[in-house]
Amino acid sequence: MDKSVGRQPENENEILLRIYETAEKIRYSDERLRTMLMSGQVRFNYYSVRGQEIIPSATALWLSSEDYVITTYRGLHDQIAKGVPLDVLFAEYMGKATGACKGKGGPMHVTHAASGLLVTTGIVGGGLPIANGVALAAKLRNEDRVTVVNFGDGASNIGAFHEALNLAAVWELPVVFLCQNNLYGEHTAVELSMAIPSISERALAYGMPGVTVDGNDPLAMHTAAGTAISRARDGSGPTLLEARTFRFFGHSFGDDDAYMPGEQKARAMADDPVPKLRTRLVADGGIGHERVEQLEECIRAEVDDALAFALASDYPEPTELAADVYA
Ligand SMILES: Cc1ncc(C[n+]2csc(CCOP(=O)(O)OP(=O)(O)O)c2C)c(N)n1
Ligand SMILES: [Mg+2]
Repeated sequence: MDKSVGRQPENENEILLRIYETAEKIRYSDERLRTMLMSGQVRFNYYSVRGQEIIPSATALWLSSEDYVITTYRGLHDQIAKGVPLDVLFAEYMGKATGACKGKGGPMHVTHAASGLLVTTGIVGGGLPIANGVALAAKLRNEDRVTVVNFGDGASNIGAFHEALNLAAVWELPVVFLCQNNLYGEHTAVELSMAIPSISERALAYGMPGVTVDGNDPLAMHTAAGTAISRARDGSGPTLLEARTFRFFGHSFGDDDAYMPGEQKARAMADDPVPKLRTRLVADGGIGHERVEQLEECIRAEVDDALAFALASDYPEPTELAADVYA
């Protein structure tokens, strides 16, 4: 991860290439994990991130390992984009002793302090108050540290969302509330659970900017994330950033997603943001085929090696059960 915060690649094509590199790593990782789950080679709860890759890939360009990211059970994309090493990440998903949390957290509780991926939570809305806490600590210590907390559209209907936004605005905390609006909370379409057209409108009630962006548009997402993160970094306080996207594969692995209109899903998948970005990169005036293909080869090797490491690792010993716990 680039530690020189805010120093962006020199031209648009280089920004797009950096976003593609992360997005393709996420896409390929998700594909491999789903294939392995399908075959029974591995077993864990999995919430696919396919379709939502661009959001963290563009956001991460504004963050260093000193900054914090908080995510949810649907967190693979956020974890990869924040720079959690793939070997310890996959090992944690598989519950192996070599994992980021020694296999005791699993996919819903990944923490990797060295890369700033602070919390993964299965409690809907639970990340927002935690973000306030760590952002308050950074502010009191005068640290140059921004916290980006990711959550879903469904989470924005939870009490903790409203309490956290209120307090963050009052205390001018260096937080970005990044709502990944994938149009569904579990099996419920967003329009059945809220009476307003855009979640970002809720920011007005708390006194912070509220912005809606197409989370699948790499440059729009990069710009919107940059504005919100810069605002937090310069001490001007929080932003509610709603990134619109779509979840390709139902709520959790195995969900038959029959509740999603076929036409809506087909349209979203036809507009898949990752191959779309690739097409843009290899088009005339872009980066060119050769560089993109080389990059993809490296990505596949990195992901495949990390998966092989995780598969070959051992499960924790039973004697480890009571280690690293408070009581
Ligand atoms: C406090 C709480 N209530 C309910 C649940 C059950 N639950 C798990 S995921 C989910 C849907 C959340 O939807 P959204 O916030 O849109 O996130 P997405 O899964 O779409 O990423 C629900 C209700 C939970 N985990 N925690
Ligand atoms: Mg959702």
